[in-house]
Amino acid sequence: MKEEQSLLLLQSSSLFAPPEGVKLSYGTAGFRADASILKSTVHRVGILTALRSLKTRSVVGLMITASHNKVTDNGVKIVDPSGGMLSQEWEPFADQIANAETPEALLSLITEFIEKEKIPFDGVQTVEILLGRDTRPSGESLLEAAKQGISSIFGAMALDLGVLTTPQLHWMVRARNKSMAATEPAYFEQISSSFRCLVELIPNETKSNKMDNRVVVDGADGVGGEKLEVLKNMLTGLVIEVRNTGKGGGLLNDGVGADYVQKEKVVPRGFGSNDIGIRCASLDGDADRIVYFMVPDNSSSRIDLVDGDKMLCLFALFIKEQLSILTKEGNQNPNNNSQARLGVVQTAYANGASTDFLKQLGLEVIFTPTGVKHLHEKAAQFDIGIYFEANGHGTILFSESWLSWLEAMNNELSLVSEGSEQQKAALRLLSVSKLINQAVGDALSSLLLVEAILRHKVVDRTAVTTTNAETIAVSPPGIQEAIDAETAKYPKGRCFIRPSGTEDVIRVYAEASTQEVADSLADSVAKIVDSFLGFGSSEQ
Ligand code: G16
Repeated sequence: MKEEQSLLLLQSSSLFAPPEGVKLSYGTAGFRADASILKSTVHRVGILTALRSLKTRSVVGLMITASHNKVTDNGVKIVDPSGGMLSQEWEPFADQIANAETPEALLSLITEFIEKEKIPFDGVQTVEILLGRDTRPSGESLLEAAKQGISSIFGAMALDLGVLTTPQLHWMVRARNKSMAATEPAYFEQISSSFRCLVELIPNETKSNKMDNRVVVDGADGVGGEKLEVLKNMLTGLVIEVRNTGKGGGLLNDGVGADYVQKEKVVPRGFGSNDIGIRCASLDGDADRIVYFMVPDNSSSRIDLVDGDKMLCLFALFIKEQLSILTKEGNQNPNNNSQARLGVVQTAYANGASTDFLKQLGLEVIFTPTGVKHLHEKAAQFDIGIYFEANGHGTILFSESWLSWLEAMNNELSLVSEGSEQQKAALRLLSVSKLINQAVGDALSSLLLVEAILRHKVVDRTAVTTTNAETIAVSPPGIQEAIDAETAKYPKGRCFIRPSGTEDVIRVYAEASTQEVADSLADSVAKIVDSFLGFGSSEQ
């Protein structure tokens, strides 16, 4: 390292003394702590981000957020060139430099690391780091510390993108490294146009469904609410009402947000008896997680929760259906190599019933430790990998090679069978790959995907047809098998479903050895109906 460079690092670091007696570590999602002690850590992560950018010769990101944690906390994490989390191999070095006691100790660690990693460090090459922050009051001054860390490495330049959701920054880093437009308008344009495409591809038989086109979203008084206010105006066929936008003086993550709703299972602030039966959703503080919920009645503040496990099942079901249309016998298939390897990834927090359901669908289910960095890595090994934590953090990854195959298939189909069911399935899958964030879990894109899929799946009660004096459901395909598998688990279990002749609901009948067990069977089968037809379709 040249002398001027060493001097610059020493000088810059001497302005950011680390807090005494505190040991920080790059945890599940970067460094997090009370914002008052984070300046030196953020400054050092700025240095580390610049080194990562030099090493990879690519654009890297740095995000200031403490996501679901309380407003007085803050945090910092690095976004790798792929748009994913920092390579785990670099985490121990992040820990070491964050805890170096003096500028000299820091300099010696950096010098050693540059040599070990063979980081091209000539001071000639220039690299760019994209910076974002959430709405926390401490964000601005921490971002300033990050900029000073970055500018203490010759050739590294910081580009401050201001207030962003965490997934927006991940998306932009990925886009930038693919030479695509990496701006907020480009992000909104991509997800809103792919949502519109998906909605246009709704099959005729479900177009007339009576699904409520309104969803009420709790923005956690954070950045997500503010961004959703912009995005909602770019959508058609979906009315989004945003509450807890942060503009009304509410405190970030305080009695609001996905983490609170998922853990406490009660209505967030600003929601209540006026919302009974309405589809609601909650984002977390930096909008990388989402859960849905419904207020069932006004007897308590209890909610019916639709968590990450259920969204995962909905996504898996939809993708599997589209794949089976794409490869169905009799369809003109210009290429035989169409069997995608579809897999799902969960953590130990996943409800066992969701895992059983996914396995019943014939899917490979893999488990990893908590933290999307672990799930993402595994999901990337499939052609289509879907991962979700129960807390609502997840996405769907499409491999580049499978997407190229799909694009080629779609081009050929547009020549031989334009407008066929098979081509529509190809277009739906292509739209999903553009709507859902390929870099990281993203509450805004997940919200739009759930809404688009519900519009495909919520059908009027005629979607269920039966035979044998209404004891066997013939359609939708696969539902009777799922009911049989569930019923087999109950002693003396018997169960059937039928469309009501008077109301727009599917009735569920269940019997078993005791009332309690029969109720539980009815409940499980109602969930099966909901997963095939959209929630709110069944009545026991
Ligand atoms: C972060 C990670 C999530 C993980 C969560 C766990 O969430 O990104 O993948 O589930 O931490 O938190 P803990 O380790 O405290 O249980 P977020 O939304 O805070 O970034």
